[in-house]
Amino acid sequence: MAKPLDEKVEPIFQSVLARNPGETEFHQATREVLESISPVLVKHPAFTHHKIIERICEPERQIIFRVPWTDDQGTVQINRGFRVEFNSALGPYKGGLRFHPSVYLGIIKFLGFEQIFKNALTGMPIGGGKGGSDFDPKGKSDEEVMRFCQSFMTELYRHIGEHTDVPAGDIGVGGREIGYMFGQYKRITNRWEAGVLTGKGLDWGGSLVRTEATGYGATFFVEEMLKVRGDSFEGKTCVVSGSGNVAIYTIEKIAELGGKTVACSDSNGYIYDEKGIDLETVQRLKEIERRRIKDYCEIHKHAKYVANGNIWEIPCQVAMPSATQNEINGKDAKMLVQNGCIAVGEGANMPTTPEGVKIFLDAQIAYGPGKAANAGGVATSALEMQQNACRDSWDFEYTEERLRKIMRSIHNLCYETAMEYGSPGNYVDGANIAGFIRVAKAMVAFGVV
Ligand code: NDP
Ligand code: 2IT
Repeated sequence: MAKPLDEKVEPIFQSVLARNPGETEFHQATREVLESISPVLVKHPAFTHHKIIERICEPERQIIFRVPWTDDQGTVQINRGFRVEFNSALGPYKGGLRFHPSVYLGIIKFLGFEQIFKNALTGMPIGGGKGGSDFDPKGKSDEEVMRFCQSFMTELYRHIGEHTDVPAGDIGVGGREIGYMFGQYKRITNRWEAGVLTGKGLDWGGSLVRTEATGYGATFFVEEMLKVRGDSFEGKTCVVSGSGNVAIYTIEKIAELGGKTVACSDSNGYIYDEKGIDLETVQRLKEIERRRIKDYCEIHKHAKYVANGNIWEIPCQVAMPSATQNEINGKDAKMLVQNGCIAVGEGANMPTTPEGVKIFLDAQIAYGPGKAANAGGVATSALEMQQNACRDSWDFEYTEERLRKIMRSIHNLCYETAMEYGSPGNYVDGANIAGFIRVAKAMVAFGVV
């Protein structure tokens, strides 16, 4: 069972359940934060007086819209678009767009809610938001993706802006989609406003390292957790789920730090390569040819493909879930721990179920929750905004060093906050409390707004 909620917080959670029926992922994300918060209320009674928790659980604005477009056969298709502008206490709403058939309001709200605290942890001037659509880019032609993105932006443009709301990528949204959306925004507004989107191409306002940032950042975070325990990536066997943007650059950085990733996956199955995953092949298959991960075994005959397999059955010392929410359940977590896993760094958002999280915490392995471990992506988006604001562009080494410092400081903040609030080594409490306090202080300063 999850931790019981404090008597002050329980009614707030009940109200979240009643006001947001059926949004199970949003309930899961709020409950996890509320479980950590009670000791904060004891030290900061003003937060209770100002109803900060109640306000933080209610998005400032939620936009839901129709996205009509025409497919290559000339048939009209209709999708649903979302942008949840959750909290702007620390800066303009900031967070990605997800295009995946599973998207509905409950997923966008869980992601937007987590984003508030993640963005606060970076120490940069960004609020929290998230958006997306139930559009499935898989199997669509470039022209179809373009028409969809143009239609999506034809509504979204009126809600965003460099000082208002700054979307970026997430599942199903990468450089191609950001390009189509930026083009449409520019056309409709007649403004070349670089700061309105991040994850842009390097020739038109993008930042070096943004593509690599989430995976690199998550790996740096695990490196810091290992360092606390007098350990490192050197010689470690690692498993990374997914094979998209986050997974690819996680695998790359693990190798640079001396580890070996033996397995990765997509939604159809996983590949196992005991020699270590050949990243060039994965990049070509996934980033360029948009193929399935099973094709890896056509090129590397010794590797094994397991259709519909459970990647967490592979013994590893470091696990980095980098695909989607709730991909590690209690059973998987138990199996990982039993097989000798000593560190988990979440590249994905909320990839571990509450039962799984409890198993990791009870086993006292180094467990880095998504809102801390994967904050390098949005932090580098904020660095992109900084470069756009002063019409500058920094080199790779400098930008990567900034990212590394940010990840180190997020790690230390979570570590020290957990210690201060009585749960040493618990990065879940550390991240939730530290992120919450930053946002709450700003909200108190602003009065009832
Ligand atoms: P991509 O679209 O590039 O890759 C997603 C990967 O995850 C693919 O391999 C995909 O497989 C797999 N996947 C997606 N949905 C599911 C599902 N329902 N079941 C099984 N596998 C699935 O996305 P990203 O790499 O950008 O995102 C991965 C995770 O990282 C997400 O949780 C995202 O929220 C999080 N994240 C991303 C950031 C970023 O900057 N991009 C920043 C911080 C967090 P398939 O191709 O078969 O669908
Ligand atoms: O979940 C995330 O932090 C992201 N998808 C990246 C958000 C961003 O604005 O770069």
